[in-house]
Amino acid sequence: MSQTPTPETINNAIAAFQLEGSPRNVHSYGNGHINDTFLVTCDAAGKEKNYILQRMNHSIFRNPQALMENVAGVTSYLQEKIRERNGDPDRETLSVVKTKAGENYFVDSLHNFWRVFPFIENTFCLEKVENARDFYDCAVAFGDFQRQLADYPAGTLHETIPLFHYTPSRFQDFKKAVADDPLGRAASAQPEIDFALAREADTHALTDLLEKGELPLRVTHNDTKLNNILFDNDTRKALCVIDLDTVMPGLSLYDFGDSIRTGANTGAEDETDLSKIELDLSLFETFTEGFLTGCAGSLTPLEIELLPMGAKLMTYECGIRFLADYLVGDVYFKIHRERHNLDRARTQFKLVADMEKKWKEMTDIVTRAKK
Ligand code: ADP
Ligand code: GN1
Ligand code: MG
Repeated sequence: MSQTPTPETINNAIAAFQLEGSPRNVHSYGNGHINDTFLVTCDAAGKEKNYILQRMNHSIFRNPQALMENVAGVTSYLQEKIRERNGDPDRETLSVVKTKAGENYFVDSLHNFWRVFPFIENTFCLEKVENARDFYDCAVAFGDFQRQLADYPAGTLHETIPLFHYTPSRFQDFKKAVADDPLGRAASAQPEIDFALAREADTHALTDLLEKGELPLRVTHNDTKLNNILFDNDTRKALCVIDLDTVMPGLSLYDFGDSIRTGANTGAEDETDLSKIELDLSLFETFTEGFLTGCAGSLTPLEIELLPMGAKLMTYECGIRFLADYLVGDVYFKIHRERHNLDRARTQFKLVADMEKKWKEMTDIVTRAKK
């Protein structure tokens, strides 16, 4: 995929969609690592109307058409559920804006894939937890998201990234990156490589149980970072789960774990001062309680027991993904400075090490929350 799209390419994409009013202003938006996101402001008879325009990363999502089928299917399904409970379907989930040709996405002459969502107004998203209440709400929202999709026809969902959270295959990719070492970077990351290699046995912990049928496959979000939730400005409640690109069959533990990785970390994902990185046990407890409330009794005893493992494994997996990407030349995650992916890997491994130290407290918290 080409680097940043030119203004002409962006304007050409905007013109393909059924927007209210005429586009007046476009600028880059958000902090996602994958897609190129823009805020488009239109003038609709003197009123402002905002949209999110995204160039989907089709090097990563190899079948954008299938991806948009998933997003359109899941959002219409959620809209129906929201209507049934007299909620606001325009604010509590995303909706897909059609192109003038009536499609869910637009392909331009450069083979860029574009989509548009109405901008959900009067919301904010958090890069870091500011208070426990927000994190609790976030946990309820992600738990509830999973619960609401429990009867979604999972067979109709396309696998947008094969083996996305299949940690053993992530580990193989990581080992290959170390062995190939195409840029000679491995020498600068030896302690991190050793840390990751030493934990190979863990990589199978969840997938073995899934394969044995002891953990249920559910429809999960699979990318439950804190900044994939919009909060309402007025009520400060978690309003809308966004970034639905990886909604696929998965384990509840993936969704739990990825939120802990991002929200219960005392530092930022790319913090360079590792002394700032720790697992905040109190936030771990808050999220556990909120998630169990959101899942409303739908988790099995084994899923609950494995919540700490979900947290550790998602953090570890993200660490080996960042590290492998550093080794192969930063081809997957957007970077904003040299060694950015190495810095990210280091925070993840520091967090894993801290979880290992706090394992007993984590399991005690889960046992308490279960009751
Ligand atoms: P990525 O896959 O790159 O993470 P996201 O879909 O998460 O992309 O979007 C990036 C950011 O854009 C989000 O973190 C959020 O701040 C903002 N955003 C995305 N969709 C909307 C929307 N419909 N309304 C308001 N903000 C949005
Ligand atoms: C990516 O798209 P974004 O920024 O929400 C990635 C996640 C990683 C995360 C790490 C499709 O999420 O899997 O956990 O970065 N998404 C994809 O911050 O690979
Ligand atoms: Mg995102």
